Amino acid sequence: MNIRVVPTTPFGDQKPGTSGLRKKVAVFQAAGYLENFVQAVFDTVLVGASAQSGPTLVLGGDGRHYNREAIQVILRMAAANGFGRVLVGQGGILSTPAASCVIRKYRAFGGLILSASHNPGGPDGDFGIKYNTGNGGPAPEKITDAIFARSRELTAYRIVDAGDIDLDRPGLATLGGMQVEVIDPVADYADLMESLFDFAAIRELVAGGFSLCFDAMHAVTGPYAKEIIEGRLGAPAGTVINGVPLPNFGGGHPDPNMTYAHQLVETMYGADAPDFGAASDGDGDRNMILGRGFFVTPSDSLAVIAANAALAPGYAAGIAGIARSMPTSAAADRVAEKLGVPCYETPTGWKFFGNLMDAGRVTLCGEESFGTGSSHVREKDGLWAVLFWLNILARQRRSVEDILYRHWAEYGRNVYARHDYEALPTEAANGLMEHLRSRFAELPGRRLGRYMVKFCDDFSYVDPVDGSLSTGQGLRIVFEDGSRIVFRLSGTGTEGATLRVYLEAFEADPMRQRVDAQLALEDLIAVAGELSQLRQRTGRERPTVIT
Ligand code: VG1
Ligand code: CO
Repeated sequence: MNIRVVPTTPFGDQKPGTSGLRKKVAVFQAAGYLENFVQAVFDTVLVGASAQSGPTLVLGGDGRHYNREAIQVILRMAAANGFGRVLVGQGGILSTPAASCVIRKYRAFGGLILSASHNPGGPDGDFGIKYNTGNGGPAPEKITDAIFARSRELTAYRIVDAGDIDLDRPGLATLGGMQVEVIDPVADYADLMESLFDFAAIRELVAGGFSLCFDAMHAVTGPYAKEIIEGRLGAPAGTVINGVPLPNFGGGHPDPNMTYAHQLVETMYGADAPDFGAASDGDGDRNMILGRGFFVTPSDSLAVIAANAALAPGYAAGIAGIARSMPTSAAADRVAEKLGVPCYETPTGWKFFGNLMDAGRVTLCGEESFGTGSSHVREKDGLWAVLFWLNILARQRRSVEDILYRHWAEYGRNVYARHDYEALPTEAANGLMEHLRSRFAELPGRRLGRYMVKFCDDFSYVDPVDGSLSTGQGLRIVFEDGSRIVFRLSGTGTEGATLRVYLEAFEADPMRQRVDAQLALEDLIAVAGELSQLRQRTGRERPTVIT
């Protein structure tokens, strides 16, 4: 095997964000950019692994532009860095939850997932790369910080001279002294789903005329959804729309929300809408759930799943606890309280759930950003959430809307909305956050509209398992009645800054629970705008995306 040690200089900007390193495709294509980051990962994670001979790496991505080229480079670098075996998804494809499943099932050392998730793809779009550890989950901050530090001092990367591996033919190949196994990206994942949910009940529901539509948004979930929903569950062909993964996602923005999943939204709000609609994002870890003419807020979805978990065979014995990211509504907290299980509040990003799941403290996790999952893997899982809903619907035989109305009547409703202001000038966004912080001292005890401020803070988190501290995770303004406004800057965007404003108000009265969230939150929205000087500082009249 001919290993080349290629001299390089650091880029200085390879700091992983909320979920891996995300940049424009052109940035990743610059000479040495991908190689440097991968070398920084290998240098960081292989320390101490030297005792283990020939560790196994899992490799795959969401199929976006540059996926295949990047995989060939990483394979050659893995061989040069001492990996013994790489499991790579056929065609270079692995959804994020499937990669997590494969890492765990085959007890791999870790994995590299190539994705910029819901960010647009194509030559002018984004690319991304993320390292997951042997538990199947995204590397925690202490590892991503070490990777960044290593990337800044790198002087060379290692790569073998070899030709491309045929990614389209399943089976074994060798590269240098390393084994490459091209695996079916769907089978292991589909088997895991079948072990968790009542497929017989769902099959019966579907055979009985229950209609559904799943929008894969030309992203990675297409083959998974076709195998599971149309194949194993017997839904008619055509149930999965936009099911062929494309390198540019068909020109769309594979972000399953009311704005970007417009084809599905039009179907679900049109005449003859199906009973159930769902969509997933670029890398298959997000989900959006819709009933006929009805949108389920992700925070509510987590709460409904928790309240009905026992209906699914994989969760029939009960759940150990729930964790949610701080900006996610407290709807799940109310369910946890009733079930008598703990509920944890973590910073944004799935990497903060890993320790809690590994320690057996929680079973279900969720984020307001269309992310739901459980300890079956260590990533959020779009299709898993869809199947959980189908399992609940099959057993309850009620409409999605009816399930929500009953849930709210029992637990109260945490009316919720998120307003995103995308691609703001970075200085304007930082200035707005700074301004808010400067007001924190005088706000407690003051009345803003009909809300009385209880406390404000910059959220920080001490991991109860390993004691690590994470600071600066979002500005909270919490009111006496439990309502709150949260301001946070995105850690996944690649253009300027994205400001997220999260709004939440509790409504206990069933007579007033069925109103539109934007209307119910009108006063809170106005308070948020005034408090942050949003219009003056950003020049924006309205959010880019409302969810
Ligand atoms: C966003 C979401 C966060 C999610 C992250 C990764 O991060 O808010 O909840 O974990 O994306 O999801 P940010 O920093 O932009 O708010 V994914 O599907 O892009 O891997
Ligand atoms: Co994603």
